[in-house]
Amino acid sequence: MTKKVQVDSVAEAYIELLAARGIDYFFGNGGTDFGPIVEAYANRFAKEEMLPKPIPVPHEITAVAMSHGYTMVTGKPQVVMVHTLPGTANAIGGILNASRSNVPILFTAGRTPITEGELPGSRDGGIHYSQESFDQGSMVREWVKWDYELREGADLEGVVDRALAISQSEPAGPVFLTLPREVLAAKKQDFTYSEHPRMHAAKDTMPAPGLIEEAANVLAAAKNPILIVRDAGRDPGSQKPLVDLAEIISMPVFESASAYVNFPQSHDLHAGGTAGEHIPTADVIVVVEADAPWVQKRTPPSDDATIISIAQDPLYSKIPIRSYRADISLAGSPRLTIAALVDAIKQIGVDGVAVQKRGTEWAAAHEKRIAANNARAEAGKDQSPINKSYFSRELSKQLDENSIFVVELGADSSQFQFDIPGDSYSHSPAGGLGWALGAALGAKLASPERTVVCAVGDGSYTFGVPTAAHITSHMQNLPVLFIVWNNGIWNAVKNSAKNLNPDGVAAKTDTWAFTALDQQFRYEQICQASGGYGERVDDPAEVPAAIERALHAVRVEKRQALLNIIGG
Ligand SMILES: Cc1ncc(C[n+]2csc(CCOP(=O)(O)OP(=O)(O)O)c2C)c(N)n1
Repeated sequence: MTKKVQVDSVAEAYIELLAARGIDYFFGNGGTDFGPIVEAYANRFAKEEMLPKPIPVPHEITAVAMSHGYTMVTGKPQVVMVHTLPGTANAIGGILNASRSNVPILFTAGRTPITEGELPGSRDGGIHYSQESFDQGSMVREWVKWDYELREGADLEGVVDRALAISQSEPAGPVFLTLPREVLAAKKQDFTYSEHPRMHAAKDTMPAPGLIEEAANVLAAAKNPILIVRDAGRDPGSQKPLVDLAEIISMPVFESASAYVNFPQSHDLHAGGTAGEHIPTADVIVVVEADAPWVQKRTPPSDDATIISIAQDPLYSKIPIRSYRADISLAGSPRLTIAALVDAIKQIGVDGVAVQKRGTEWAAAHEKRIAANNARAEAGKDQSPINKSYFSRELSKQLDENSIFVVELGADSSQFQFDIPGDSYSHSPAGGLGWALGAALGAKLASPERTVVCAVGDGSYTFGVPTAAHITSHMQNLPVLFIVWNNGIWNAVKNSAKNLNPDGVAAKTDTWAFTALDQQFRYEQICQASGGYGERVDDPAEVPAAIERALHAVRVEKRQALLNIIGG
């Protein structure tokens, strides 16, 4: 079925098509390239066509992170448009994060006008010369799955449908489309398009049955299997089969620096973060969507162990060097692969007594670890500056089933127990700092009825272009609680320098160049400047009440809030 609509330009046809393809939001940060888009929106609003809703975002890092955050919650890709070369340059950190997180985004940029003549949209300013590049796509080509310049309005539908389908095909990721001003500004009277996309994403694929059987045999016979997962939770449906697999052979699950709730963290078989010391003794290691499951030079697996790699791309072909063994590679949807493994193991059967014994041992280890985490928080309760474990435990107590927690170095993750997919998210393996503020706003846009709490390090906060985030929170009515863990330092940088030279001069003299921040900085006032609630907290006894006050601001007063926690 085709649909015909009246339009004024290719730009208007483009926005009509995006709406028809289910795009909810158009995150934009414009410049001289946006003229046709601005005009097209005015035309559509006059016809009461409101979608995709335009969200002006005053920095590209925030715009891309918002799109990322919206998609991680909903699974639906959105559109970001930035300004020609400078906008693309500013956005790249976010695109790198989305790329390594396999988050689909239709990332677009204006392309400075190509022509110098009389065409609508052709060059009319000096900026159009200096903002031209020979190959704009080359700026992001390594971080997108496909890039193209829209050459002609006639190609619009095929190009957009293909961009969206490629972006969502697994492994998913951003695509890049440049939009020259003359092409967007070209006059058009009507636009006829197919009501259904011309093509659909390739996903929900599975390994061949023979490979499933081979892996199932190995798992059924395993004496000491462990599983390491990082990002399977990108597909919330993968949790149930993962639990079934862990339970059927009593296999502990380690969540290595994970960005999602992959596995219920209160489950007896949840074994914590890094698998470290357990790697060398395991006879079977299952790696699920984890690009760096252990540190090869510290805790390599035994030569006799069988490594099963389950992922959309189990050899992580986008990473130039990565020599982790993969004895059985199971490419495809982890949700389907793992469910098939469970069925196959059921057919084969397991040693029930051994499985039960293993389960009891791992449950005891789980309990011991939780008790140690609690003890750590308790021991820190009166410390000043405020202790991170204590603070995190207090925060965790005040999150409820209606909360979404977004974290980027701002909390001690061992103090939280998230069980349900979608309750917590963390940053991309690419580690491009500055992700969380925008991602939290995107999560709030996706779930307006939920309380979104975003905990960031003071370094991460600054990388997140806070003014842009607070302005957007205010303008779009997205009340988020921002928590800045203000330790006055880039601790990660200091720690990595210390690990590299534990007996070096820096360690001996306690001299850490390039790591200091200003702990006196009044982060809360940046939020107040946008009408938000802001509070500096340096007394550990005040922590519970301060969290309550900030949550009240967000939940009841419906305004953003920021707690500046003076931590150590
Ligand atoms: C865009 C970007 N620049 C630099 C880095 C390197 N880096 C990694 S962690 C870190 C410090 C983060 O500081 P903060 O958020 O305060 O957390 P802390 O280290 O104190 O735990 C930096 C600068 C990075 N990952 N991304």
